[in-house]
Amino acid sequence: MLLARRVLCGVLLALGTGLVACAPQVPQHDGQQDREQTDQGVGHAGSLPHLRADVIHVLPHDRSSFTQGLEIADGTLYEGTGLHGSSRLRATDLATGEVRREVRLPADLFGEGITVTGDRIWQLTWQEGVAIERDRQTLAELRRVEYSGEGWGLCFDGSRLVMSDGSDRLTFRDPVTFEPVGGVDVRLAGVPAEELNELECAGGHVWANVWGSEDILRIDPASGQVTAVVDASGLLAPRDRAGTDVLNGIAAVPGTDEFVITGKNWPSMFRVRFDPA
Ligand SMILES: [Ca+2]
Repeated sequence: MLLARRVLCGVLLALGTGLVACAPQVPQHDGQQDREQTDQGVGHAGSLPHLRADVIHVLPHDRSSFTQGLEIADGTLYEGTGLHGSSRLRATDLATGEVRREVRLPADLFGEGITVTGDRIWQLTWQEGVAIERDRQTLAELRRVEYSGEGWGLCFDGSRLVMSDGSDRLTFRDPVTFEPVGGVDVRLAGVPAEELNELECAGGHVWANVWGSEDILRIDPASGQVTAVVDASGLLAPRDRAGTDVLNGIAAVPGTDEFVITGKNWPSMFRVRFDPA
């Protein structure tokens, strides 16, 4: 509801009306446990295509994973998790669920988004201003680079890294040096689309799940315009919500039009297709 409410408030404010309460909500930061998930989905963004997540099948997910980054490459599911003291990067066989390799981050680092670039993996940290470059096979740390601001989501479009920081801004970075090479402000029906979190570069789009909601935005990286909104609410059954946190984690399944979606401490991952609502 957060995003829908924002859009609605933005439209009403633009029209000069004050018929609904539009007091700003104070967002909790990404690392806080948000036990309340009341998002009912977005469907009020004018003529914007509205998609839903149709479940193809359900996969198990380690409930101890405070998921911050999810990506699939060559049949391996890479998952980066957060929280100080329990952040890690894990490589799992997508077909069998077998954990192939895992590395833990030092306790002073809070892991965030990840992405594969050839034989390397980049892993962000939340507020430590450090990106870790890893060997894709061993997951071993190769080097660290520094950046300013927070690190949330990350994906690689084949030539550039795309990074989110919880705002409406996507920053493009060189995949080798990690230096910024540009960026774009994301707008949904003219309104800043903030709290962009985990990312996925797929099909020429940037897909972003929105923190504190169960909405996934399809973004044109050239213009920053949101070109579709996916309502991914209702994936997790009410009986499975106890102890879980927000939806976070979107990975395209290569060679298909399907995605795997999960959330922080969710007991399941969902292989889905985005179909017209
Ligand atoms: Ca991803």
